[in-house]
Amino acid sequence: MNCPHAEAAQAGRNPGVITIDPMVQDLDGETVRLRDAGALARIDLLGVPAWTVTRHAEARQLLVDPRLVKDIDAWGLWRSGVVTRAWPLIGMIDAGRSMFTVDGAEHRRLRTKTSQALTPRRLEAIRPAIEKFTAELLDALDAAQGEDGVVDLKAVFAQPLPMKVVGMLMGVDESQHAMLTRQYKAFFSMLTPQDERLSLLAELDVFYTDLVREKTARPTDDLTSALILAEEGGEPLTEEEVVGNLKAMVAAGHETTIGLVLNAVRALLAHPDQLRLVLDGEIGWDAVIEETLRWDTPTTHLLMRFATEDIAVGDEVIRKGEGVVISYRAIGRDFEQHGPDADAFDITRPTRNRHMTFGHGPHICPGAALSRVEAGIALPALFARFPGLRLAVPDEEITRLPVMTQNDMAAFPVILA
Ligand code: STR
Repeated sequence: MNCPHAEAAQAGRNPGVITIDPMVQDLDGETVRLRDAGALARIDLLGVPAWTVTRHAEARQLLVDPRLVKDIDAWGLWRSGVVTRAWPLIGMIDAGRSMFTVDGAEHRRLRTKTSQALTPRRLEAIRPAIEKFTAELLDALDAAQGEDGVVDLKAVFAQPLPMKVVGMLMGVDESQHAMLTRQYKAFFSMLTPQDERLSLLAELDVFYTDLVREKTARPTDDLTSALILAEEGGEPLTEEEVVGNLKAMVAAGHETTIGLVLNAVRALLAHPDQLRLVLDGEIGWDAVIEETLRWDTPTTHLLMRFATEDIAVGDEVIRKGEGVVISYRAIGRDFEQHGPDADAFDITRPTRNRHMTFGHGPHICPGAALSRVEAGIALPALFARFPGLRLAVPDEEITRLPVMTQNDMAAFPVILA
């Protein structure tokens, strides 16, 4: 891709621009640099310039601003052909028509059934199934211990659990879970060559389209079937729209909850005094979950929205056609919102529930309640079964995957005893 901005950034001639490192290991360093660059920062995403919002108040305002839209055709760099499908992050934006890529009345039409299916009340019905998956995976964890007592909490517990839950909800057979886990890992990894990423996305499209056709022929009681069936008197979603929603939900439901569970365990093991408070019943698991969501967000950067008009934010102007990322991890560390100790993990913090990690406005995460139920079952069950759980390596040795947008670790080796 021939992009003058990339050359300038590479040559270090763009001092105001923060280059987002695809291989970042020091995520806290990146988070602090972004926060300190101001509410609106200029970033470079693999040679492509964009804005990012790094503060709570400004994000809250922009996320309800109808002049910012998800439609990629509103992006100047896309329309002019500077950004193409050769750009490794394109799959995060050009993901097909779904509730993730559409705004306004059409967005409500695409999203309503999903958000209605995922209310806390409706989720009570699947709680027993999530408890059963959790118990089975805890057994698997016990069985997977090596001779040295070490086991990867990510591979054996935190990763399969959300896949099982979203798979059950959407009607994806267990036999496909390993394939999906592998494909999404390759999709998010910056080490995957772009042609491979594009072909795996095409394969996933075929997989999901087949699934939707099968559910159209033989509807069951899952959410995919519900999305296919028309509301009384309403317009049914098209096949493309059902496929788009299904893709978005499996990708989102699977990837982000892994981060929530692992980041919570990591934070508690690094703060044994706080773990004690929870295990002694002094404070609830909900406090752990909310503070983890604020302090170590599963989504680092959310791509992308586009300005349909010039939008002034403080002293800066987002020009019509420019792209805007939301840097949720920096937003969770906002001093104005959370106080001068925002960089500290503290489950007793009064503002722990006042984070924006699930977004805000019309696109606010429809799976928020589900992820809270999952983590609210998984975390207490894990520590009840293995009260002596500890890291098998020093915390600094836990490595991140080369993933730009998600807060994702390669493995999480623990000792269960
Ligand atoms: C992955 C590729 C795909 O087929 C569909 C989607 C749409 C939803 C996206 C998902 C993507 C990537 C991860 C996202 C998710 C919505 C929430 C999740 C961005 C692009 C988060 O990380 C918050």
